[in-house]
Order: sequence, then structure tokens, then C-alpha cells
Amino acid sequence: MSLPKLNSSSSAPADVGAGQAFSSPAKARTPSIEDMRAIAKRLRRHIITMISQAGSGHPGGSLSAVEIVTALFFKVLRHRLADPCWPERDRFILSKGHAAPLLYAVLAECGYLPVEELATLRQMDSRLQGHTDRACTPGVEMSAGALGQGLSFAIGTALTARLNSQDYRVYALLGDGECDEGQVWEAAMAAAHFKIDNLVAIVDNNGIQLDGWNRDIMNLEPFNKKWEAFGWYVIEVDGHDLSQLLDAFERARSVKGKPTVIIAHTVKGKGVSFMENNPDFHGKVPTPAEVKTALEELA
Ligand SMILES: Cc1ncc(C[n+]2csc(CCOP(=O)(O)OP(=O)(O)O)c2C)c(N)n1
Ligand SMILES: [Mg+2]
Repeated sequence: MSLPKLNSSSSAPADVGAGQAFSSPAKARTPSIEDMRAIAKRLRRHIITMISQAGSGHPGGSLSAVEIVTALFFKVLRHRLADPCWPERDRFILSKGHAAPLLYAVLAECGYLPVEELATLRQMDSRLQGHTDRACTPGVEMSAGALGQGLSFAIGTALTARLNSQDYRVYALLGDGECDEGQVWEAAMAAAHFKIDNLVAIVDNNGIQLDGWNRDIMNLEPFNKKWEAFGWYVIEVDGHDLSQLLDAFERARSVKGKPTVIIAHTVKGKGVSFMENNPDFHGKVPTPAEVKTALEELA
């Protein structure tokens, strides 16, 4: 299959979060909350469309983290569209790699990928594999899919900045069910031990994992106290409230001598009524009729 070529030196603006998401490049530099809400809606539409075209994928946990990545890519992260591997870029690490459609959607809205390429999700030879592959896709920092590894990867990345006297920051997005993995807590311990304050973990705390509610499968509570006990600065927000998210990322910047975790309370399947809080849509493809309803709701 022939794929659209990425124009990495495109005419789109070369700095933070630019590209097709906005009507004008000037506006792209200072997106308002309203702009970001519109982007979030487009991301949700992309996610539904991509997964239905691919015939497989994970809608629920992609939809729940839409505002988190919108805030990051369009306001918080320092990055350059024309240079995805810019050494001074802030790093976004998607630890819950099954939410690949979410990452591809935001990368496309930024301009790292042509939006049309989203239609190639999960196809043979596509750059958009079902789980992220850093060798394939511009803007993808870590190959993921096996849960539990992203926080460790983020620690290594954050310590590299310290060793090299660089000032980039590292943001790792984890699932709440993913926090069943022992490796997450080994990493949590290490990050506090090494006082890694250029690291922010965000937990998409949607309450659901693969086939049910966390509270039934493996209770994580008291979740905030666990992170606190491991030596982290803890912030809790409504993970669909862009203002709260932006405030939290700002607060995290001023935390010194310890890592920060943002526990983002979210709804799995957010934005599509029949997917919300429905464990069935962790990894299920909507039927054509359901896609129609979903896109109407996201119009
Ligand atoms: C090590 C490992 N074990 C199991 C799986 C299968 N798996 C994929 S997604 C998932 C549930 C993840 O739940 P959560 O982290 O809460 O993700 P979200 O709700 O955000 O989709 C599981 C168990 C996996 N990918 N990796
Ligand atoms: Mg979850």
C-alpha cells in the first residue's frame, strides 16, 4: 500500500502545537480554552472514525484522555513541528500504548501527520500501528503496548536531561488499571528517590480496565495516598476540565525536589453516550449505526 508522505519541513509554523487544528497559524500560538474544546471534539471524531475504519482498536481509553493530550500538545509541551526529534523538546510518553489512536489523532491535529493518514490505522505497512512504535511514527517517543513500562522509560528520559544539563520536561500518561503492574510502583519509588522534578505522571483515572471496574478487579484506593506515601506531589483534577488541567501542569512546574502525579478523574468513553462508563467499549469497535450516532453526538 502506498502511504501519504510526511512533509516534515512543511509550511506549517515550526513551533508549539501548530498545524491543521486551527484556522490561522497566529491563533495556533495562543489557543483559547474554546479553541482547545473544538480540538478535543475533533480528536474524538478522529478516534471513532479511525477505529471503525480499522475494524479494531480501543475507543474507551482513547476518548477518556482527550483533554489531557489536548492541554499538553497545544499549551504545555515545548515542541517543534518542523523538528520532531528536537533535542530540547519536552517528552510526552504514552505508557498506555493501546490508546495509540488518541496519540495519532493529536499528532495529526498538530501537523506531525497528514490527517488523511489516520485512515491507515492498523493496516499493513502503515506508520500507525495498533500499539505505538517509535521507529515508525514522528512524535512517538516510546514503543508501548505491554503495560507498566512507561514510567520507568520516563524516568530514564528525565534523568538523561539532568545528566546532559538540559531543561526539558517529561510527561508520562498512564492508565489506572495499568497501575496494577508492580513495575509502576518500582518506578514511583525510584523517581522519588532520585528527586526527579522534571517528571510529571498523569493517570487517566477512568475507573475501568480491560473487562471491568478496577474496584472489583484490583482496588487501587486510597490511590492518592499511595502516591503521596511513595514521595510524590499529588494533584487531583477533573480530567475533562481543560482549565483545571492547565492549572495542574502549571503548578507541577513549581514543584522542586520530587516528581508530580496528576490524578485525572475521567470517564471512560467520554463524549459518546453509549460508550461512557461502559467496559464493553474498552476494545470493541462500534457498529456502523453506532458510529453514526457517535459522530452525531460529537458534531
Ligand atoms: C503487561 C500487560 N498486561 C495486560 C495487557 C492487556 N491490556 C491491554 S489494555 C488493558 C487494561 C488497561 O486498563 P487501563 O490502564 O485502565 O487503561 P484505560 O482504561 O485507560 O484504557 C489490559 C489489561 C497489556 N497490554 N499489557
Ligand atoms: Mg482505566
